[in-house]
Amino acid sequence: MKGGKGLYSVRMRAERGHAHISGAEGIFGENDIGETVLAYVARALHHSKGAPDTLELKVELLPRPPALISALPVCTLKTTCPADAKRKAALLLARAGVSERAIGKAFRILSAGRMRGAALLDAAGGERLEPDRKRGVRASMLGISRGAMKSLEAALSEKKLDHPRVKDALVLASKVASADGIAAELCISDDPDYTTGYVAAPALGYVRLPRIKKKGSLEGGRAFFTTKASAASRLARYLEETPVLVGKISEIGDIITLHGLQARHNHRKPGGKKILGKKDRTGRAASGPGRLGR
Ligand code: WAQ
Ligand code: MG
Repeated sequence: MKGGKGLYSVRMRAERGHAHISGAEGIFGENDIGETVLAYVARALHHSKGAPDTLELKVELLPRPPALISALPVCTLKTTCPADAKRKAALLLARAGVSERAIGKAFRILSAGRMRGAALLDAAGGERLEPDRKRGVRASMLGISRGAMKSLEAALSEKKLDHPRVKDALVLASKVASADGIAAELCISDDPDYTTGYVAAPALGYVRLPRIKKKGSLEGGRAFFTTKASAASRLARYLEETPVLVGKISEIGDIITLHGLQARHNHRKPGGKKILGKKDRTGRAASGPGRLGR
């Protein structure tokens, strides 16, 4: 991929009836479009939710060159059961500056399931901020460069995590975290068979949470929490429309405990703020490679 010239957004969406089966997207050079489309079609036809009756593909020249960002660092938290994983998710969100009220609201939205996009919540008061609550906000116009994808696949393989789902979610979460005014994201897959979710935040990275739901459960969804409620429509526009490309990866870590995660952050910020310190509720905007979306 060179410059911003000849880069395309390729998007796939598969449905049965009006129910969503699967979706995927990326940013590719002209020469990679054919191969990508074939891979997306195969993916849509072999989904655990069953076969789709409609498959839509959209190939669109990027309106402008993508902004380049780094992927969030990845780790996996030790969890024992849905209650434990959810408790830890809530703790992480609180430490990223999200209020108890907003966290409760997000979990209620996610347990209802059935949204196409994400709920956009005020991190302080928990108010819903997206114009269309049924649809939510869609993070779109995102992708990862060929080089970064190679490095990511190699690093994920070492931890036995090289699955399309993990790669897609990391790219999405990295774009979301790059937006100005994002405090954190909570995600639970809507796939009945996929029970790992995550919390992501600029100051925490991408923290995977195995066992966050029971196998077979239809709950699932995403919530984005913002500290800039008054700029919600600008934030939604950035998430939906601004092309963003992951051009570099960060550390792909091991399975760690909550304590380990805290130690990692303390280690990373010598003399700086303890991102996960008990009293610290403002660590959210403390770091992160190049905040975008202004
Ligand atoms: N923008 C905003 N929200 C979305 C988008 C999007 N592009 N795509 C999906 N959602 C919302 C929607 O409400 C779905 O119901 C929900 O997210 C879950 O989507 O590290 O598989 O595609 O092991 O089921 C994360 C863990 C997996 C990966 C996430 O999400 C790992 C996943 P799904
Ligand atoms: Mg799904």
